[in-house]
Amino acid sequence: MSLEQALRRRAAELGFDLCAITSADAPAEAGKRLAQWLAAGAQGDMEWMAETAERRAAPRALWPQARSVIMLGIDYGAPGDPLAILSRPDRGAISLYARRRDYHEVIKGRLKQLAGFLVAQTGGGEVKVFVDTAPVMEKPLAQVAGLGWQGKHTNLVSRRFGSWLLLGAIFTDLSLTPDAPEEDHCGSCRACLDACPTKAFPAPYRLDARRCVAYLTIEHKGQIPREFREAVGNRIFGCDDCLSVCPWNKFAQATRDAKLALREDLSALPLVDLAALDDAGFRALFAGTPVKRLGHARFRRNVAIAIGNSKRPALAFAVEPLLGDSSPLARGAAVWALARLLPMGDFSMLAGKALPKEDDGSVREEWAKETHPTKK
Ligand code: B12
Ligand code: SF4
Ligand code: SF4
Repeated sequence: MSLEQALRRRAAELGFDLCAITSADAPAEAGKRLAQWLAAGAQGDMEWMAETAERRAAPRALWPQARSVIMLGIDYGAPGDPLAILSRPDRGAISLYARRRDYHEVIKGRLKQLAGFLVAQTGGGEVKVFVDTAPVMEKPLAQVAGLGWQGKHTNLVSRRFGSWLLLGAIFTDLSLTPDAPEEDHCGSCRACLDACPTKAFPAPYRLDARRCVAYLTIEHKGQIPREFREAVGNRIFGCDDCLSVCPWNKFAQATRDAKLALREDLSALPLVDLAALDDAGFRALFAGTPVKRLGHARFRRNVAIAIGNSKRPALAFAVEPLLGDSSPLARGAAVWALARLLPMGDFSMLAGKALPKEDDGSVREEWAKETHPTKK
């Protein structure tokens, strides 16, 4: 058995669904397209994307000794329609990847084991493992290794697992035999582009992160811009719309990975309960999941926006206490939500009580926009 075959077999034993090899040459065009993306400001406030651009553009810019890259994929598909939750406006929609243990932890441990196996087999050599933990362009590398192709929604699509793959990488100074790249199988389809609630694709294969609900609810540190709030709907952490509509998902399989088993208790949590969580309750509920890394303040911001979108005046009571919250993000979002749920008279009464005590400029602005709607 060749080293490459042994590696693939060990990867499968460790729970990786896909494993393929490419050289450490930079994928053609990737660096140039990254530079164009950054020049357009599409990264928003993810400053780390710009700060690391040079190293991110090419594996050898990150680690000059790299000769080969082993790309790994793990299926995180689930039974049922991930978008069904969007028609339950009193519930919080958490994207599929986040309703389980944090994949960074699960994949990193396995990457280390696989890298250890490689070193043991060859009696030496250096290895480095990455799962979204360093400036590596994982998707273009996965495409040249043959794991799948970058679809028009920009994520990697696999003929075997559809859009539901999480990625990891091992860099090595060994020269391994590379696999063949995968070709684009999107054809004339544009389902993902049309499904996007915020029109975040300026063109096929290009995403403006500043408009993406995943960015707005997970990465963005400030208030969610007004123009996107309604489109966010009840999505409180990430978004699966463009991934879910991909026709290649018909080949997808529910993950059999016990460590990535879905937490059913997170699938349709009442927004009212989420708004009432204190910091300890938030940490306990989301322990070990990617949601915990969001932090409680941004979580309260997202929950308030979702309640504002619920069109259920009866939920206003859950958001009202957030007007006195310690976080301006939560207070500002609560103002917006209550303006949508309460009759003008009731809202004005709240404004009369809360506004004189409000010392944060951004929250005062939210009040001003809602009490004088012409200023919107
Ligand atoms: C930054 C980031 C984000 C940002 C920006 C996303 C983006 N598309 O760039 C935000 C916060 C929005 C985000 C969201 C999500 N993310 Co994210 N994210 C990343 C991260 C850290 C870097 C991605 C990156 O380099 N972006 C920069 C742009 C320039 O790169 P790119 O998307 O590859 O851009 C290519 C295309 O634009 C293409 N291109 C441009 N023009 C043209 C023209 C033509 C003709 C062609 C063919 C191509 C083309 O070339 C570029 C270079 O290859 C990676 C992890 C990593 N280290 O790679 C995870 C990663 C991409 N994310 C992941 C996931 C799961 C998600 C979400 C699904 C989470 C969710 N459910 O909410 C969403 C999906 C949103 C989407 N449609 O992309 C997975 C994707 C797995 C997969 N199957 O691809 C990754 C790989 C993490 C992981 N280790 O598994 N993410
Ligand atoms: S994740 Fe949602 S908001 Fe982001 S591009 Fe896809 S459909 Fe649009
Ligand atoms: S939905 Fe269609 S266009 Fe989008 S990634 Fe899937 S096949 Fe490609």
